[in-house]
Amino acid sequence: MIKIEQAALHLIAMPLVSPFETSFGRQTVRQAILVELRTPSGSGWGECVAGDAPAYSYETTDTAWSVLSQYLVPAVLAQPFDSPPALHERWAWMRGHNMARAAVEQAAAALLAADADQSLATFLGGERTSVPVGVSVGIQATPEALVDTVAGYLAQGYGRIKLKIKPGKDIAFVEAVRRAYPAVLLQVDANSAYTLADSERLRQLDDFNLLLIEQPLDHDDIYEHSLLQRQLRTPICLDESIHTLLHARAALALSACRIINIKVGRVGGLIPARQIHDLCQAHGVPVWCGGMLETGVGRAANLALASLPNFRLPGDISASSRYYTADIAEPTFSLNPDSTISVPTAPGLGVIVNREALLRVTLHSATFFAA
Ligand code: NPQ
Ligand code: MG
Repeated sequence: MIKIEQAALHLIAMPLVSPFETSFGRQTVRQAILVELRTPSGSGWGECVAGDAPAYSYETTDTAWSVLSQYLVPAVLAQPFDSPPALHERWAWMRGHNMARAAVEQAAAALLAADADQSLATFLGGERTSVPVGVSVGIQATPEALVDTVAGYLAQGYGRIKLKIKPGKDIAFVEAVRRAYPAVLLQVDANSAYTLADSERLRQLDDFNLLLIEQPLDHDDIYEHSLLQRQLRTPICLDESIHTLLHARAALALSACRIINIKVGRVGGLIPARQIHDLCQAHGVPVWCGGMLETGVGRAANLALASLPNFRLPGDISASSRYYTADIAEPTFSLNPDSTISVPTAPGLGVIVNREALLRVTLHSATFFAA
């Protein structure tokens, strides 16, 4: 049993090393909320990946702060718990706000793992000691600029490239990268920028030997992806559309995709993420770990999750330096020569939050006490 004596929320703003542009906008600063659960033996940390604006998802740092402080933190402070599922039961009545839930669950899981003297990866049943990773490359002004940017990441050792695309910033851009690098593992992510009326255009992507096309159609649609998948040779991978185990089941039943991107925040925690992983594994459908420009806290949790066996494609888990010059957790993550990142082995999350570094990026904090 673990009893939380205090909890703290930290709203942070981290400057990105370079602007990150997707079909829904351009980001220069990453806001996030860190959840800290305090016990006499130390703190457990979780990261809420909601952004400052409701673009990728309806959740924002404001909605998450509200739900965390009014419902989730009080639930975790109310009484001791002995497992993540026991916590999930306390907020099972709640609709949505998966990113807020996930942050608390992650912090609790880190504490439970540390209490069991296990790494978070081992606690979750993970097997790998390092995880294949790739880099997600934002939309660039021209195909030439994109090829240059990709060249830089390849030189750093990334073995898998994901290109963000949108209508008009797609075929010529993907073609240029494929021509420059005929053998690189390549995939694209549209973040819902297309409709079924674009299927002719999307079919042209079949020529570039892509690993997958991520979330081409509407963020909350599964059915139309099933219609599109029938017209494409390239596997569709769903991201934004999958928030629950039931969504994953529907997507598999409809053959709406052949691959699923799992993000801890989007699906409400590590345990729901593992359930979707297990379901896909039983159906022979590979999954991979998505990324949300996490700090070292969320990155460590992603690595633990991605050590599970059915994470069979490289994750969007780049080195810390791809996004931040000064991360708030130590050690930071670096790329191994084989385009993997090592899974933390220390008990719990495996990274330590640097308080001074945290304070430098903190906009606002609040502390909560058990009754
Ligand atoms: C994706 N991530 O796979 C997301 C999208 C994304 C690494 O491509 C602020 C908040 C900025 C959420 C940028 C990657 C974001 C964000 C991109 C989500 O679709
Ligand atoms: Mg995506």
